[in-house]
Amino acid sequence: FFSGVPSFATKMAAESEVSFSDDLDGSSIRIGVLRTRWNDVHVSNLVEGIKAGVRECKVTEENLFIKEVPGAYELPYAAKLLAMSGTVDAIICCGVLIKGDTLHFEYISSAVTSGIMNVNLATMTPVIYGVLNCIDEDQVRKRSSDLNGGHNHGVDWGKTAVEMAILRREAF
Ligand code: DLZ
Repeated sequence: FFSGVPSFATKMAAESEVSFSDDLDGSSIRIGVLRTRWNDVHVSNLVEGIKAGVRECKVTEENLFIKEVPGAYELPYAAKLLAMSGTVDAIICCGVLIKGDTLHFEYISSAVTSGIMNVNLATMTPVIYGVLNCIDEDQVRKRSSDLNGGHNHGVDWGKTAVEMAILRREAF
């Protein structure tokens, strides 16, 4: 199944940016997006990027499900519920954590990161890590918008979700 796939090391040597297959056919793939209300403007930009990314992979409007949760800490729980519902082929958890003056950021960031990985492995549904962990809003802007030389990472997360959903279908 994995024959012919270039190794991670080979790809990293060839390029520092992530690249995606041009011919991902997501026309029958259902994607669930869980997005936070915290940092709404930035997260909304990222969701627009996700929409553009999945659209490029031929995911249809009716196969894209978007649901809000309060904050990043709620993402793993909502992802597990959604994965267990069996209604989507891949999930994108989308949020933005911005460092404040206390240790809150470190605790939430770490809990959300391992929580999302746990949902991946516990449910065998691909759950994409669409969470920015940034020191300030400037860092967020550069990663959530294509303006001023930035790059909207939501586009990459959308394509990653489609690729992983196809991988799961082909592998099992
Ligand atoms: C409380 C909190 C803080 C301080 N900062 C953020 C943030 O930058 N991004 C985010 O998504 N959520 C934040 N939250 C809310 C928590 O994620 C969570 O919603 C609450 O602690 C309730 O569980």
